[in-house]
Amino acid sequence: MEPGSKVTLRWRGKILRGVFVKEDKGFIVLKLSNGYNVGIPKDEAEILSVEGREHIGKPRFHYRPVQNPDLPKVGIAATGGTIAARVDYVTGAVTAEFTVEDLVNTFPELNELATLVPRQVSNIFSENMVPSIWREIARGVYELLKESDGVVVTHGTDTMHYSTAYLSFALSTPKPVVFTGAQRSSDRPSSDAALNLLSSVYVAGYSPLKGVFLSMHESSSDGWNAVHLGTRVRKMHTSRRDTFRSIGRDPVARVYIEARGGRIVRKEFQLLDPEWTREHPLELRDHLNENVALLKYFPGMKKELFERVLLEHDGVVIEGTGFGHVREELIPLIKEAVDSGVFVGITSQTIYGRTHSHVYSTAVKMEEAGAVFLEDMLPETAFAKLVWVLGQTKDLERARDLMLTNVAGEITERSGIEWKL
Ligand code: DAS
Repeated sequence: MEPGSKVTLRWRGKILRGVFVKEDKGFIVLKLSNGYNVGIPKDEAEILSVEGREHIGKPRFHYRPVQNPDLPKVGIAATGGTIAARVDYVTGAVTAEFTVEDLVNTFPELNELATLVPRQVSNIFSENMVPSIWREIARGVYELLKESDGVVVTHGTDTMHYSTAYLSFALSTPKPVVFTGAQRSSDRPSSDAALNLLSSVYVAGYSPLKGVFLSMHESSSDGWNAVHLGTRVRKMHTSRRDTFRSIGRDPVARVYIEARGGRIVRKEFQLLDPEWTREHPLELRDHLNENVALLKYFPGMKKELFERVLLEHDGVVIEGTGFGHVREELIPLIKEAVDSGVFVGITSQTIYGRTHSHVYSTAVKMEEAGAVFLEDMLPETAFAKLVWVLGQTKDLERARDLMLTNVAGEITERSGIEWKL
């Protein structure tokens, strides 16, 4: 059997269908249609059929984006991720592969929606993202915004919400910037890549939204995509296609695109929060300080570890417990760090709800030591914002004012106790 062959086999009375990846230590490794790999003991498997190789490699369509003056222009800034990847049947792993042109060539329906202006910013899985590439993305999107009606950023899902947060601060935009990705690569039957890309291009080209957003599946099945605010969204599941959830607020919009036989048969946009259609100037404010840390406190954290992280950085966001607490014996180290000019911000590892500096004595002492409680800002958003703030000032008072100023909806006026997990 060749890697990539479509195999049907019987094992312990069950019929399994998948793509042959490899033989490994007496096991047949198959990639199932849900994207997972399974290993079947070769001596227990009854091969029922082996068909030709699964389509792998470059996309099946080869067409160049047409310049259609009647359609909106949408920039596509590509950074990598599963949406631009395919399965490598030798290893069974997903490998970053497609260029932005390949991506555009994969879905001809895009030509019905917009004239696309592609730009390759990077081609990496987003676990490899670093803040200096956030700035490259911001600069690339800014250039595209000058010549288009909106921009889509294709990105890995693991750290997409960090990137949307940073661009929410580094860019002021009178047009939509929509990040999207995929949980399943486009050469998989269950891929969400097509729907996510088509939906995002539609939002970027046609919607009245202004700002930085993230659009992925609203539920695990195809249909509506949610449009989340870039500073209040988080990846909440390792594999579900509706992994991204708005936290502490509702999505700003939802979009429905349906394509059949290479044609778009339905497109709908529902605005849910008109706040995000307000005018903004186009401005690039790509301040950046990479010497910032995000530290999750855990019971028993060693004083030496806590001290090293605080003293080795210009700023640290701490994900504290409950209202934002750390162990009392660590509080003097906060004072030592702040006195030496380090910004210490406090968020909560509960993810939902607001930090409070006056409910428990622990937090009162932390605030007296100079820690800044960052309201209900998400930890990842606060980290991206501190990278941006300390790129423009090292003055702790100024940094505090900027961190507590609501720039892009990162702080909600009040945290309701309602929540939709
Ligand atoms: N590794 C993941 C990433 O690039 C793949 C993905 O979901 O896009 O974030």
